[in-house]
Amino acid sequence: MVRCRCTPAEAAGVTRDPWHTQPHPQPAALVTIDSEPFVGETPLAAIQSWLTPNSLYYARNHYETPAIDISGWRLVVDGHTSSVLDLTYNDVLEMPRRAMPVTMECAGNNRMDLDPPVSGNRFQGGAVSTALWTGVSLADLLDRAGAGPGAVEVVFEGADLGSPEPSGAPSPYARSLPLEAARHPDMLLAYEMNGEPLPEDHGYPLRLVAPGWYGMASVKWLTRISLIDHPYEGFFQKERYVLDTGHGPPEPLARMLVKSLFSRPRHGQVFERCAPLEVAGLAWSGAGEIADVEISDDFGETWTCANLDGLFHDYTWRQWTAVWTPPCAGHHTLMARARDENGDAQPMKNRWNRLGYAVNGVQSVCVNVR
Ligand SMILES: Nc1nc2c(c(=O)[nH]1)N[C@H]1C(S)=C(S)[C@@H](COP(=O)(O)O)O[C@H]1N2
Ligand SMILES: [Mo]
Repeated sequence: MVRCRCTPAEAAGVTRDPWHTQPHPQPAALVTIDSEPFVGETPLAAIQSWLTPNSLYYARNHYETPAIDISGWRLVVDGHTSSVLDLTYNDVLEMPRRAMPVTMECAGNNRMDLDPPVSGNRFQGGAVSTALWTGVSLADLLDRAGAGPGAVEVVFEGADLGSPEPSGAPSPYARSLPLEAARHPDMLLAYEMNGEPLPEDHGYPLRLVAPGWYGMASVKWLTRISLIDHPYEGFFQKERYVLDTGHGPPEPLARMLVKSLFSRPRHGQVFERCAPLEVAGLAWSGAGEIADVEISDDFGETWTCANLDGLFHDYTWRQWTAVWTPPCAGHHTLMARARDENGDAQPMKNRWNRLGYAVNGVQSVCVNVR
């Protein structure tokens, strides 16, 4: 059974936060989740707009952000290729440009909602953002290098260094994609974010943007792309970003599970009258288009369809709206549930897993009507 998550003060409509009754200014900064290295999530009050401003785009760094001198930076493409590429920043800028809006969610988003709790970055729900990315098609680059016989995976290596385990030697953050996935024409190597050069924390000068995948696939600060003839088994491929439920072997994470969130009303908001309210939010899935979003005010007994009338693009979240009329004065819990075109819907209960990934259970907000 799903219960109200409100504090007693919220349930009584007596919270003192002025946000509950007054217009709220746009928050100016990320919520710090960790500082060494920096990890920050988008403040929930800022998850209203379709594109996330760069300054409010969540940041997830495993190691210190590398300082990169652009004159010495190179992108090497090697391994099982017909030729080795060694490209300067200008070489990359001279290739055909592609721009694409993409929603990216960290696999650890909403980890705080798991019960019993798990360790890891304490994301509340703000580790999801959308930007317009501009760069070059990865497929163009792979075509130039030419895949050699036997190549099965492509490894992406960042310039950030660290030891994943306390006693280990430092190594770069790296992840692989199957060659077939890497060759998809929408895989992007981005050098601009919302029309600006990539900010340092988001991978300057060049990052992968793997649309539809959880964020870990989109390797930042790229320096090397290698084609290999065997499955890659690095730490961030085998030991992290796997779904370990305790039943059977851990499953590697790939595409974002279907999910939705409320932009308004805000959790705990107080309304002075029992009049129709505008309810709105965002919904996304890495597996395809959003087919429907429904809302419920009776803990999932009955559901009403929301309107899918807002902005969306192939790989972005979709805006949804609904009008909800409170049945009476008092305390209410609203829930939203999205379903994608494959028929996958958000579960009512979060699926617990050891590392706290892919948490996509139905979310709720509480409102008080006087
Ligand atoms: N080189 C490198 N790439 C990386 C990471 C990293 O720590 N180092 N973090 C990954 C994770 S887990 C996520 S969720 C996204 C976050 O991208 P952002 O910080 O631009 O939001 O980058 C991915 N790419
Ligand atoms: Mo992540």
